[in-house]
Amino acid sequence: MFVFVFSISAAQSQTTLESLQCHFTWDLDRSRPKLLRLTHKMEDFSKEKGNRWLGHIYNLWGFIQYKLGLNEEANSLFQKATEALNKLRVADEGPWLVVNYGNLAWLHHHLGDQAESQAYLSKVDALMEKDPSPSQDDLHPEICAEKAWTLMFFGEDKKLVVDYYEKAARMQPKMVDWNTSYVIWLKKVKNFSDTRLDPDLLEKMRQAKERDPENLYLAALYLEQLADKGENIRDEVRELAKNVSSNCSNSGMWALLNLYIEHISVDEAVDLAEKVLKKHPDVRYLKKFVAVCYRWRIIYKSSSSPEQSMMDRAIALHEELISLYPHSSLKREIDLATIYAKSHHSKAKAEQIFQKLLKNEPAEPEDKQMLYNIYANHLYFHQNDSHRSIQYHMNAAAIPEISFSRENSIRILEKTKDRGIMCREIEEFLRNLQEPRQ
Ligand SMILES: *[C@@H]1O[C@H](CO)[C@@H](O)[C@H](O)[C@H]1NC(C)=O
Ligand SMILES: *[C@@H]1O[C@H](CO)[C@@H](O)[C@H](O)[C@H]1NC(C)=O
Ligand SMILES: *[C@@H]1O[C@H](CO)[C@@H](O)[C@H](O)[C@H]1NC(C)=O
Ligand SMILES: *[C@@H]1O[C@H](CO)[C@@H](O)[C@H](O)[C@H]1NC(C)=O
Ligand SMILES: CC(=O)N[C@H]1CO[C@H](CO)[C@@H](O)[C@@H]1O
Repeated sequence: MFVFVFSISAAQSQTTLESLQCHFTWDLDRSRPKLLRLTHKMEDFSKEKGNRWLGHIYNLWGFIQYKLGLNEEANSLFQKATEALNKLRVADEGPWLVVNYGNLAWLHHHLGDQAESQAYLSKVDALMEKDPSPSQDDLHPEICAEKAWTLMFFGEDKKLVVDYYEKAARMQPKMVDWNTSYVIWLKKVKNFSDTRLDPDLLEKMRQAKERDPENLYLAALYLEQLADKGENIRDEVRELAKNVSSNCSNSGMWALLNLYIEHISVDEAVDLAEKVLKKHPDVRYLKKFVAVCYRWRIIYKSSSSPEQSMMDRAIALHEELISLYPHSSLKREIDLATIYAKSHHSKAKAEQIFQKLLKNEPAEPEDKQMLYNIYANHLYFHQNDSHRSIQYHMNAAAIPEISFSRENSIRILEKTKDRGIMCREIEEFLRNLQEPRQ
């Protein structure tokens, strides 16, 4: 009897949509504005020269487009993922395609094309038969690695990212990228929970660096870890920057600029960012980094007021970024306003931008919270208007959606209350605050 049942299901398909390992079954959820901003990230990654995660990038990007209701785009990106995965692995088919075929099976199912969906299910069956999982309850290392890579952008439990990378690296030690990513995320998770030095982590990072000397991100994080140990890393940071023109990956470049800002100077960070952008004038994310460095310089280094030429450059870059990154234009416009607010003769311009943004109120709750929170700080620091500032912090906190801006506004309200300003109003407001949605 058992054998009979088995042979029937084997003749059709052992795999069901629900049992597939792919983005559609991994419980990936993000708000619409976050998804839109992630598409910027995927696009930037996809344009990095020689990015070895290209297949995963297209897979996730396609899934995001599906979530945004763009099925045609999703399909075309999943096809690009197939192509990229095959190219990278120099073979026709293998377990690295399981997630991709799973995504295609789900997409066609949602599009109502059940035959095509079944065809992809059968392809997954064939792959699993050719390359069975290493053990009954372990996933293929390829699937572990792709899941780890995907969870970097989704999910709150970042320890899972470490676990999946570790599993992948352990099962296939030859894949240097997996070992590198494992160590990088070990460092990142460590950072969230405990910033003290872990001698074992430092040694792991050193070994990983030896195996993967071209990874700028890893090299930068290693120096950060050395700095945590109390070492002076200035010379090494400058040394690392010498090579950066050819290896300016998105995360690597950003980590290096952060080292400059923290351990050398914001001015040198600006110079370095400008130098690299000059070599790659069309790389969008490099423009963003230059802009962020200028903004940092203008807003946080107020001991010497910025020269007009620096203000002009920062403003021009921010204006360009508004169109280069349309889904984060709100953030860029707010940044632009905060830059204007720092210059004596353009304060009115800052207020003008804020008023325009407040009038065309953003649709998404977390965007509203961000705008109210930053405007509240602007009112306090640049307009000396505590009362209206408190009102806008309340507006941000009143929206029941978990976000950094809401947390920040609540913290400021509590502090303000403790300082004896508008205590009764704030106390009553905080008491009646609605629990945020998860
Ligand atoms: C990563 O590589 C190092 C060798 O450089 C090895 O000792 C370690 O076990 C590897 N990690 C994993 C998770 O495979
Ligand atoms: C770790 O924390 C430091 C200080 O808070 C921060 O500058 C750095 O960017 C963090 N590193 C990572 C990998 O998140
Ligand atoms: C810079 O690149 C050269 C070879 O291209 C390499 O030997 C050297 O170790 C690199 N420097 C750093 C700090 O990574
Ligand atoms: C800020 O406003 C308060 C009154 O609300 C006033 O006493 C104070 O002098 C003002 N400070 C500045 C720097 O304008
Ligand atoms: C610092 C660094 O990673 N440099 C590397 C940049 O990329 C070239 C070739 O891809 C390597 O030779 C360098 O070592």
